[in-house]
Amino acid sequence: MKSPATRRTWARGAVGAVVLAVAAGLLVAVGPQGAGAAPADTASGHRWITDRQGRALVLRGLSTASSAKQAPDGMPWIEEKDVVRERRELGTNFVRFLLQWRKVEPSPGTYDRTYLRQVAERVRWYGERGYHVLLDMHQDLYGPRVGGNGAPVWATGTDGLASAPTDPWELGYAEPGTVRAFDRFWGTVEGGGRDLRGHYVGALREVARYFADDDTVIGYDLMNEPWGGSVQGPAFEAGPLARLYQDAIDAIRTVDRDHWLFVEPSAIGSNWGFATGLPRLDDPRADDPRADGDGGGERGRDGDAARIAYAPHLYPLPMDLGGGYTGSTKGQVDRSLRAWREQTEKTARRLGAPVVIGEFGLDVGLPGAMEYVEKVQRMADDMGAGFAYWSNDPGTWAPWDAKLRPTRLLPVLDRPAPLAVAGDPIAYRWDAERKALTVSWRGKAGVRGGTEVRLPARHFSKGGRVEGGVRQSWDPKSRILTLGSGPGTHSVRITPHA
Ligand code: 9MR
Repeated sequence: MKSPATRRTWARGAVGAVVLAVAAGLLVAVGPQGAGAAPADTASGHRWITDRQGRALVLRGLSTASSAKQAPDGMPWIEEKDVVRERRELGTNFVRFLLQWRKVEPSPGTYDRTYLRQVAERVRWYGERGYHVLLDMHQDLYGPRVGGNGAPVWATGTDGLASAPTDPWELGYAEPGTVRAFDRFWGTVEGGGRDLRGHYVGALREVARYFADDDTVIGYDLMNEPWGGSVQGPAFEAGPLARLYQDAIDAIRTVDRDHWLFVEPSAIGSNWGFATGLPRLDDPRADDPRADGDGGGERGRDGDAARIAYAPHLYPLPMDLGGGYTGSTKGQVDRSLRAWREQTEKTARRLGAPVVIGEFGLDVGLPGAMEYVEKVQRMADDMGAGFAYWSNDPGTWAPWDAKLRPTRLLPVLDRPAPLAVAGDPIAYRWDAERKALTVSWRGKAGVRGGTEVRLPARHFSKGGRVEGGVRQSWDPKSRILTLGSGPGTHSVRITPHA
């Protein structure tokens, strides 16, 4: 049963999304891409984010946390014990950690090291439990001066235009003061003033300088859900957005040679499965003769040493428009998912980038919500994509409620999966009906360590039975089974011990 509150949210979401779509002009500018032929269900065929042992990482986790947006100190709600619980209850290995520009650079050119230290402390909490942390320069609706979060007040130019609070919040992207703040940031309106994008790039470089040697950090998400203000569609993504990304990548590489740089498309449209105009970006690392490659491409412009990852968000339009994953909406959501996958894979190929679903999520009380989450996880596995579910804030979208008791989402996210694969993954899949996890990969020279799979207690209470592979070790506490690797192709099937 949906609660009255849920129903209200749906209705508001419907109005918001339609108005926003029309405001953005995207339906006209880009148009939905047909579902076309379904891509092959295999995790192979693209580049992988690797750990220090050269193993392909299957990143699975949550964003931490929406609460950081409003917090005066910019810190998420979590304490160290919450990280311990997250690891124990979900066995995740990834977290997308929200940063706020307003906290990094509280006044022009001044960087707050106390804030960065507090972030580093939390990164350590995760690192000590085996997590990889993606530092996400987050914004919604530009910044607090215009009703959002992210940008400092000093970096918010409205030229006297106002922004009123909206419901749903996404509608605020069309408020005049917010549009102008973005236009001032991108430098797409007449008039002088500070070089705001230069400051933003400087703030990112400062974050990277601070975390350059931190092995827990996997990379930086250069901007959450970019919005073009009055410039939209490919004109925005191939123009001001691509220029900002390139400048940020170049600046970060002057202080940090190795961490991954995650880029997002303009959110409205891409989140639903529409095409993105984001062009290929250059990573100076690819031209650095000292940089390690992954053997997945040629050096130079197509360099296998480039470390740019693609991190689009996934919020299918039919759900934004008020549906759950049920009835006639289900078929529409499925079509949206197919279009999203097709577009994402196309863009990832253009960028030469591995894919991480930077966000997906929904109110877990919506009809069919759990089937949807299961379906997205399966899609991520088939694509060989990582994901960060939105979000870990206790409440109706999370695996835990306000009292930190498990919601119905928790058992769905607590799913058997490989975490690190010692070579090139070919495919991996959890078959819930047969209770079998299959993982196949090609061993690769230079990769150290075994393939690690996590077998949650709810499915593997007595551990796993391994067929077709060599068991190296089993840690009942972390529930991680390590499988031997070596040259050649490996194909392993793991079922619960009787
Ligand atoms: O879930 C978040 C909601 O509580 C906030 O009011 C809103 C505005 O800050 O942001 C929501 O989180 C969004 C995230 O920041 C960006 N992607 C979509 C998320 C869900 O709407």
